[in-house]
Amino acid sequence: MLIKHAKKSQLKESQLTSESVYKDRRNIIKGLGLAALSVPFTSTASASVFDIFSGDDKKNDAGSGTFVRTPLEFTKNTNFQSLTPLTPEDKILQYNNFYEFGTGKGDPAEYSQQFKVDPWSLTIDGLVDKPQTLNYEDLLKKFEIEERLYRMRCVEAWSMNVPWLGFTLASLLKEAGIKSNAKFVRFETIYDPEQMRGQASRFVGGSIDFPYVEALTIAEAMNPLALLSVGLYGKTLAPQNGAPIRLVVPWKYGFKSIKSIVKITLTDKAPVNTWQALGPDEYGFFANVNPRADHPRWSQASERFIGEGNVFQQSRQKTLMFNGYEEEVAHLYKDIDLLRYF
Ligand SMILES: Nc1nc2c(c(=O)[nH]1)N[C@H]1C(S)=C(S)[C@@H](COP(=O)(O)O)O[C@H]1N2
Ligand SMILES: [Mo]
Repeated sequence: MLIKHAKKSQLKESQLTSESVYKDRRNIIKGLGLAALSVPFTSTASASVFDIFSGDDKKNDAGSGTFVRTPLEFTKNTNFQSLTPLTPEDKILQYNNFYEFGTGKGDPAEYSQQFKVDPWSLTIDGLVDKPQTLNYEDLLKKFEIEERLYRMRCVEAWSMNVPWLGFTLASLLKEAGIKSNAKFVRFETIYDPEQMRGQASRFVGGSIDFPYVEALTIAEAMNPLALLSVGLYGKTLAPQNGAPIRLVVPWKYGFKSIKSIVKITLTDKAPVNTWQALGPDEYGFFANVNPRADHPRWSQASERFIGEGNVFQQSRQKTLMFNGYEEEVAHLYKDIDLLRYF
């Protein structure tokens, strides 16, 4: 994180403690000890990233070396259009979690602009009738792209409202044909240490064993809310948001929404997702947003909504069960103890 670059006067001691250290997910990493805590103070920030943290709202200026996003054609899905306010585009582009590029919130934007999304190949395999590999063109052309405004709630107790572009995961799975013995859908992020500095160094990448892995049950994956996103704010995704294709599962904590996917595998065995492997007492398989199930080290009852202005000085709002999508997904968990299966 970029604490040393923010004007100290703008950050209260309590904010530094609660937001930057207390909720630091890297604290679970045993053996790193104080070394992990020293990371924030050694990273450097670019000017644009600094602006975001100090609250000077600016358009995402495509300076030299900045990844170019292209406009996409899409229809608005009228069922998901009513979220106000939206998180400003520059915040969505510069306040990120993408440990492949570093653990600081500004690292993904700073270190991913040369990331190559074309050529790309996404393989769908395992327990499907028609295993297949899609290239970059296929990803953008094959499906009807729609816009959906979704809430996004990170397990670290901050949130955004994002206008995503994408298509349902269900439409892709239906096309591949789900075999009757499939129980889970496993997703894998690209592994490319030459392009991803966090994969080249365990220290930079927060001790994650890459590639990053996530998974859903078949019923979760077929829920109409589960989206494969190829863009936001009318354009293709930036690398820091998971270009060219990432998952968006709005009723679950953000870490389920895996970025830059290269492989989708249907399986009959429960996959172990990355954050569960890293800290099984703190992060589970389901990771449903639940204001009554506190994280062992902080409350999940409320969240810092990221809107206009300084990202550390945002108003808090109550966290909603299933992040506000209870009507759509509560039936999936009616027989499950959500405090045990967190
Ligand atoms: N491959 C990969 N996917 C990832 C992550 C990551 O570190 N690596 N971080 C997750 C977390 S914790 C969050 S909150 C969201 C953030 O998405 P955004 O930066 O586009 O808002 O991405 C998720 N997907
Ligand atoms: Mo997150």
